[in-house]
Amino acid sequence: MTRVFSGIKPTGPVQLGNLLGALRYWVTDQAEADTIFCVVDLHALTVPQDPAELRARTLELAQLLLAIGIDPAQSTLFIQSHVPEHTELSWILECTAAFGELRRMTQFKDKSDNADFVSAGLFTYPALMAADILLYDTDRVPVGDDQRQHLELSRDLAIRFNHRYGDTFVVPEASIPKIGARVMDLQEPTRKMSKSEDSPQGTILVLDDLDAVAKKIKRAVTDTETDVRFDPATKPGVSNLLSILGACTGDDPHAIAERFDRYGDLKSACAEAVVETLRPIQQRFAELSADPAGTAAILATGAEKARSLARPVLERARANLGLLPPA
Ligand code: AQP
Repeated sequence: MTRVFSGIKPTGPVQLGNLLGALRYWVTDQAEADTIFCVVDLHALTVPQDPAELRARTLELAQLLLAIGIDPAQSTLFIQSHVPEHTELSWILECTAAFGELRRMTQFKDKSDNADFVSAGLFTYPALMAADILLYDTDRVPVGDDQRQHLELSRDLAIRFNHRYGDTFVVPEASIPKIGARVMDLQEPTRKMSKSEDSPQGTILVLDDLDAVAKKIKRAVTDTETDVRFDPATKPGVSNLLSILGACTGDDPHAIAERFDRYGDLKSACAEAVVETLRPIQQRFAELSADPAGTAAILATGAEKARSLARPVLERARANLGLLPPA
């Protein structure tokens, strides 16, 4: 059975891009693959975090994943820091990665530009991400388009390690959706929507009040033309709304564009589709938040299962590297 792995950082409240670009595919993958999903809390540490907030967000994110439809009977769901094998393999992969290739990562450039403090972890974190993936003999990784470069690096590290030390890691494939892979900020549609960006009117949070969601979409930046056309290069705002609507309904953005003559109608249809996508998630989340102990128990079982899968892969890497085993 195909092994699927993916993760999400608790760096802020989950936004629509996370849902449409990645999380909804996690749910559909469950039916046909052996799925492992992880709240990658160690990745959040690459930028300063408030401890109480990080703890609360990590639990909330796990509850949200369950609310979206991650089923613990079908998937292994756990918190990254509960499985210490991730950090050990990360060190091994940091020593496999070249300084120059980490320096080329565009996310590092984006996040370090103008930052007051740039941690060494922000620079090396793609190696931790590679460890997350390679530790589970992963065949396929469902991610949004912004993670394409990191996935490519994970593949390169697996291939390089296998070449140097013999067959150790499965070389993973990225799976990036055709529609919704890069949801853009509603106010600045040339920049991707992000959970840690300070753009409240441009970002739709999965747990936003539903009236506020509709208002944000109706106030989305478009352009001074009037024709509805899917053309991200010249019409980024309108194309973003078409992509969002397409991701919610399963229709092609070009075909959707033909159904509308006016931006106002497109915005209303998009707002309705997003609200109806979010409504059942919010209802289920409200039920789950009343039972934090239930989620904690699911995460404990998940971590135990994840460790049992990760240990043999790490042992394989240690042995092939030539690390002396303990007596
Ligand atoms: N705007 C987006 N459109 C489509 N997919 C997106 N993803 C993120 N933003 C968009 C996908 O969501 C998954 C989880 O993301 P992550 O938590 O690992 O971190 P990220 O990619 O850096 O997402 P954010 O929201 O932008 O977080 P911050 O602001 O903390 O950096 C990934 O599969 C990602 O591709």
